Amino acid sequence: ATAPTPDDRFSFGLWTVGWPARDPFGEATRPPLDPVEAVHRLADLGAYGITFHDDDLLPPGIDRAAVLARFRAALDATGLVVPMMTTNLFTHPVFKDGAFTSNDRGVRRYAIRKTVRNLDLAAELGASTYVFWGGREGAEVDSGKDIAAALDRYREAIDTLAAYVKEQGYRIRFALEPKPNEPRGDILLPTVGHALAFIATLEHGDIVGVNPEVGHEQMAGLNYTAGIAQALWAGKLFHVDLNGQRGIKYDQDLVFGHGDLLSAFATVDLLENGGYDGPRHFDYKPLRTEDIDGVWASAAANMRTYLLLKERVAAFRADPEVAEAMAVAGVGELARPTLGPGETLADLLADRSTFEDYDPDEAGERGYGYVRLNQLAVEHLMGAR
Ligand code: 3MF
Ligand code: MG
Ligand code: MG
Ligand code: MG
Repeated sequence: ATAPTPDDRFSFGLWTVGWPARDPFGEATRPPLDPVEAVHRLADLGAYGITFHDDDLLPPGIDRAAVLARFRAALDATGLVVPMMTTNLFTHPVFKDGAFTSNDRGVRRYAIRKTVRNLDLAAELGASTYVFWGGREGAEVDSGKDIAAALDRYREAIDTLAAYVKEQGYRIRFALEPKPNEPRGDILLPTVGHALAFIATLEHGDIVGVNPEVGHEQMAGLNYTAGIAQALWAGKLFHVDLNGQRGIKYDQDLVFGHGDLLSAFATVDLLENGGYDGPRHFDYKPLRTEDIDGVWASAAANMRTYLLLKERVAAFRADPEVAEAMAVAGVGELARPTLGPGETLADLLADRSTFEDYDPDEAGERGYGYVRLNQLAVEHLMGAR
C-alpha cells in the first residue's frame, strides 16, 4: 500500500496515542504525551486530523490561552485539522451517576454548561462534528434509574444543545456514540439501533447522527458493518470510531484489523463504496505493553491496515469471478423493487405467477453460493488472488 496522506482523511483522538496506559489494575506504563508532540508525530505519519475531549487538551486549572496558542501553532505548522471534538462527561466524580441523565439535577445543569463551553471552542477551531459518548449515562441498579425519565433528560439536553448550535450559526453536527456497557453496568443508547430510534424523537434531530465504534457494537455481539450500513441508509452516519475487538468482553480498543479482520474488510468495503464521506477516525489504545516507539508504530498500523484493506477490497470488487458469484447470489437483484412500476397489491394478487402457478418447492432448491462468495473474500484478504 502507498503511505497515508491527508487525502485519506485519517484522524486520531488525542486520548488514543496519548493514553499513558493506566488501567483498572495497574499504573501508567508510559509518560504523559505533549499534545503538540502528538500533532507533529501524527502529521509526520500522514494523518490529516486530531480530535479531543475538552479535558484532554485543557484540563481544569490549566492556562487555557497559553495551551491553545501553542496547540494552534502546531496545527498551523503541520496543516493538521480538528475535524471532531467532544466533552469529557465521565472522568470527574461529579459524573459518577451520569451527566445529562444523572439523578442529580445540579450535575445535569453543570454537564450542559461544560458542553456549551467546549462547543464554542469547537466552532472556533472549525470542528464540524461534535461527539457525545454517554459513558456514565447508565446504571447498575434497575430500581435506581427511571429509564423513561433518563431518556427524557437525555433528549432535553441534546435538543437544548442542538438548538444552541443552530442559534449560534455553528456549522456543527452532533454524533451520538453508542456503547452497551463499561464503565456503567448498562449504558443508555447501547447500540446503533437504540441511538437511531432515540434520534427520531428529537426536535432538532436533523443535525444529530451517530458515531459507531467497531468494538462497541462487537461488545454487544453485533455486526459493525451491518450497523453502520443501517446508519448510512438512515442518512445518519456522521462519523466512525475504527478499532479492533476480539469478541464479547471489555472494550479492547485494539488497532483496526487486529480484531475481526474479515469484518474489517467488509467495513472498509462499505466505507469506501457505500457513500460515507466523513473522516476515518481511529479510537484505539496502544497496548499497555508498548513503549513510546510502539505507540507510533501502532498509530501507523491503523492507517496501513486500512489502506491495505482498501487495496484488497478494490481487487475483490474488480475480480470477474466475484462479480459472477454475486450475480449467482442475486446481490444486485435485491435492489429491484418487489412490486413493478405502478403495480398495486391488487395487481400482484391477480398475478397467478406469484401463487397459483408458483412452485415454492422448486424455488426452495436454489443455491445462493454465499460460501463461495465468502471464500473469494477470504482469498482476496489473504492476498491469494
Ligand atoms: C469510550 C470511547 C470514548 C469516545 C469518546 C468520544 C474515550 O469507549 O469510545 O473514548 O469515543 O469519548 O469520541
Ligand atoms: Mg471506546
Ligand atoms: Mg472502544
Ligand atoms: Mg469511541
